Amino acid sequence: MERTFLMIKPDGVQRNLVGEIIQRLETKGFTLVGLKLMSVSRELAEQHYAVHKDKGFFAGLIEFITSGPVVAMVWEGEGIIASARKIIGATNPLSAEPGTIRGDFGVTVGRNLIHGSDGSDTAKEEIKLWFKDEELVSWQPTINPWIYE
Ligand code: RTP
Ligand code: MG
Repeated sequence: MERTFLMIKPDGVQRNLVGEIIQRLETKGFTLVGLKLMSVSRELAEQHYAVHKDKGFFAGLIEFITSGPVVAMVWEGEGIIASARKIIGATNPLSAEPGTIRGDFGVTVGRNLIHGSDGSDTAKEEIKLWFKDEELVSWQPTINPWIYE
């Protein structure tokens, strides 16, 4: 089963959207397998966003991600990497469709509430970067036969 790394950013935590965001993924039918509220060190933030290190917004992005607690999560489900990106919506919340997390709750690109891995390689790398093996729980929700054929 596919897994992805999702992180509710400091704005999502400060705006009390943790429950709302988790609920959207739960009710979709995906399974939570790792969850922690944490402060992010500069080192972790820079590793996580290393691909953007030469961009003009990098310094501000690192400042923002380390500015308050985040909720780091691993979720599991068929096709979850692409599906979670759809549920999250476009990077710029003003372009994100209503019904998506960013489309419903965000206004500006630097405060877009949640991160989601953008492919299977980055999902594997990010899960490894943010979680120890023993922090992840493999389990089979009894509801799954009502979600999967
Ligand atoms: P994320 O990695 O956080 O899930 O977001 P994403 O894939 O939708 O967007 P990405 O291109 O990976 O950009 C990472 C984060 O950097 C901030 N950003 N700011 N000021 C800007 O032009 C700008 N562009 C990107 C956003 O917070 C974006 O989520
Ligand atoms: Mg990205």
